[in-house]
Amino acid sequence: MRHTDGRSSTGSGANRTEHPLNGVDSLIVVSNRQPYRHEFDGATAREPPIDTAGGDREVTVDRPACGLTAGLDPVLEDAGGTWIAWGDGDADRAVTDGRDCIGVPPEDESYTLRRVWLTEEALEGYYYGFSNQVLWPLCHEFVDFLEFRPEFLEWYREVNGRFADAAVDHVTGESVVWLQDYHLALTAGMIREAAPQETTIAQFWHVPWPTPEAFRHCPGGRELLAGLLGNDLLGFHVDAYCTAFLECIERFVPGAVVDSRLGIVRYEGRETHVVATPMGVDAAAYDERAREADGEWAAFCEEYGISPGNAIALGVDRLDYSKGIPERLAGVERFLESAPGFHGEFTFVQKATPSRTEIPAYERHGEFVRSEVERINDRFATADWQPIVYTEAYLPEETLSALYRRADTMLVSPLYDGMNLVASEYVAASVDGDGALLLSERAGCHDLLGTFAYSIDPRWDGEFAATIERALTADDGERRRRMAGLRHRVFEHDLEWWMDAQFGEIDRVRRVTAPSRGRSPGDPSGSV
Ligand code: GDG
Repeated sequence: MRHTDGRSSTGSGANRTEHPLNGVDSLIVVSNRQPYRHEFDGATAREPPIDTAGGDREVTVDRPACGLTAGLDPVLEDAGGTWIAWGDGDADRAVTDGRDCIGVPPEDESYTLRRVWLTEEALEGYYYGFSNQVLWPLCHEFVDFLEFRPEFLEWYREVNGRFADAAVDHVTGESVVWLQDYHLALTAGMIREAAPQETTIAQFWHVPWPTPEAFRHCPGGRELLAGLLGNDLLGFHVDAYCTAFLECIERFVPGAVVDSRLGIVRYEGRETHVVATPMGVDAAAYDERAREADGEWAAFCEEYGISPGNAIALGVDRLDYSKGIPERLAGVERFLESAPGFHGEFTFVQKATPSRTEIPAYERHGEFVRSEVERINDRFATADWQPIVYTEAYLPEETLSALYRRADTMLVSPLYDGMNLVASEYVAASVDGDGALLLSERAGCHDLLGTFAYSIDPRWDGEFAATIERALTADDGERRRRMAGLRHRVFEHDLEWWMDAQFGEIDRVRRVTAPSRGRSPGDPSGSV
């Protein structure tokens, strides 16, 4: 078996041996995406899983690039335990045992990956349907984008049940179950019904939580809220989402008692603690890769026909309507209108990663973005210059870090975003200390980084354009002062900090809720 691993093993998240969960007998992580995917050589990662024996075909293992899986993997390697996730690789089934399990990491098996299988139909209803055409638009307050069919909710229930059943197979009263994200809103409640009552269940919600005004459009909304109250701990990135969640509970869950000051919901004899802990990135790894980037920028310029000395603005996003790419293009267009001195001397590089392309709203969005890029380039390009370089090609971490380092300004302009890790990655990779971050007031990370960023309202193209110019022409002292402040915050609140904060909260809640979970507070087995 061959291993391909695109990411660096260095950085603050790796090689840790101390964390607040030391002593937990069994940690069970549950997420939609898996930390390792097995593929028959030459297959594409997007193909659905098929039932097949490995035969003589060569199997490769890759680690889908994602901050969360990269951060949690070393924790599970240290603590042991089980990770439950959808097996989306075409060789995933062929390599697992009779319980759908496989030991990982492949080179040094130290925890169990338990895979959940989804048919095309299940995926359509649970993932493309309820998760991404109901919950995603609702959480990002794009209520008009909501598309609902009853079978979406039925599949969501069914698949959440499969994840819960898989978790219950592995839990004991000593277990801590840690669920990830909006794909699994019903899972905690389902585990709670079947697991020993001492089991600790926590969940982190990576996207915003909507206001009651938006959430009232959610089909099955009360069932979802009750499901989430199966958790002992529910984490969000920022306080505003905690507040909105508690408001929804007050408004839509009869019988639930909310203590807004303490962030506690009492429901059916149990407590759910609601906390905000902003997620960080492996800042040391981005810093290191940016310092090591050698020749990557020159190669990128060569490939895309960029004058290496131009003023560079950069955007990096999934091609998602919540990320504000059309609004950013409008800001760049106004900037080109108002600052002719930059013509020929400025390039806006936009990396957009196609995402959820099976969903019509995403396909339409992609087409619109591409046509806008073409229109603006047609309007301003000259024989030897085009203002926008747009690519959907996957960028290796090294190239991405080199682009971050070189960009004079990073344009992060979501219309609404749970946190936004790209902003932090840019700051961590700005090792020369003179980059400038333009940041939407509507990104969760604005709470942490807003003081030192150039804040923008992404829908106001005139202000956007003026702020691009301001950032590009700011004196060196101002840029360095701002970036120093940003780097301090990003390194202080990195991925390791977030993981420790999460596990610290889980530990705290485990202690305070021990009596309601059937243990006396003095029982040593009730704490970690
Ligand atoms: C959700 C929430 C929250 C993109 N293109 C390439 C590439 N990427 C990586 C970036 C970054 C990640 O994708 C995108 O992360 P974001 O945080 O910006 O956004 P979502 O995917 O929407 O994530 C978000 C997050 O969950 C965590 O809780 O912050 O608010 O929506 O890491 O670097 N990476 C590489 N090549 C690419 O071409 N290597």
